[in-house]
Amino acid sequence: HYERQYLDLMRRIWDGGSERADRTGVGTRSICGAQLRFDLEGGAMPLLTTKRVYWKTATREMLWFLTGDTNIRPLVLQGVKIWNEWPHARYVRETGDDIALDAFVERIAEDEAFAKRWGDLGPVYGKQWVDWPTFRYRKDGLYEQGPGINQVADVVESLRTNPASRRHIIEGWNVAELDRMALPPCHKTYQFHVAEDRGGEGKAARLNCVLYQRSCDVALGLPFNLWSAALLTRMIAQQVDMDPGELVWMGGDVHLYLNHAHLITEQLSREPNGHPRLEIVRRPPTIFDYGIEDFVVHDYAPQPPIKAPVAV
Ligand code: DHF
Ligand code: TMP
Repeated sequence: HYERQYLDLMRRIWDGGSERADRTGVGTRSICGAQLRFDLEGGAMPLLTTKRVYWKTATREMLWFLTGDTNIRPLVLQGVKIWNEWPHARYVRETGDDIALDAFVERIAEDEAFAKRWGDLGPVYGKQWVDWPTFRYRKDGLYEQGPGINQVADVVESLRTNPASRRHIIEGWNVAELDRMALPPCHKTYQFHVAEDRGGEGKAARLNCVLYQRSCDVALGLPFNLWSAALLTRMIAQQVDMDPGELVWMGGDVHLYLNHAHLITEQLSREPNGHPRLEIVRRPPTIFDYGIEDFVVHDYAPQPPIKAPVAV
């Protein structure tokens, strides 16, 4: 079962990872470097079955990245809570107002001006993916802002016109802007790779994807990250008329938080069950036109969710 790789990785870190203090103060067990591979053929997705993974939440996040937005308000209005802690922490830090997380989020939803001021994460994924800032020199030697670069549109285009290229990359790690981001990108580099058709009649080329994740919270983040990377690969494959191939995930600092012990013990006691598939029910005109209702998951009967606190 494809999910064994995930469970094995979790066990390996919990049993043998080196314990260290981390930025959040929670503490982790961590290993350096890991790889997972998933076959996406026939609609297969690396969606975990040993706990319920909220794939619609992860999908809404991906669609939000593709709009270029970096403010949590559209997520909040859809009931997506996964980015709330970071603007809240900044608000409390900068204003000294010790407002509760729920009340802060309520205010983001209700007060547009407040959301504009306090709901932004800085130039994170969405901004870098579709509007990477550029500068250009003027005749007088000074420089001015140039047009932003839409890396996602460019990759779709390069896959169509030059599939054999080794430069199909979407990069989130904009070094010059890291200090303005609430969190520097974790899933920082996506590279696409086209495997030519296998000669059969009507067989399309296959689209593979490598994701490099510099920092990975295996219990909370990784289930979302695997889903999202496979989803993006499926969407792009549909846009360029290829079949989905393989997802290769590579991690840098791959860790488990010490306060996730109950989740880890419970999840490692469970057996994977079933092979969920993703159906994309429509072919939107561009990569930027997908909506949540375009995605249907079949054969997903996960085991119960396992709650755990996210380290801020
Ligand atoms: N920080 C840390 N320490 N770990 C993360 O995984 C992480 N992920 C971020 C931002 N910062 C992070 C963005 N992605 C959850 C999942 C993904 C995510 C953030 C949070 C999460 O809490 N998942 C829970 C609840 C999901 C829900 O209520 O919708 C889960 O059980 O999957
Ligand atoms: P760091 O910036 O100090 O590495 O902290 C980021 C934490 O968030 C780290 O535990 C990794 C985790 N994370 C994921 O695993 N996946 C994600 O998509 C995001 C945004 C964060």
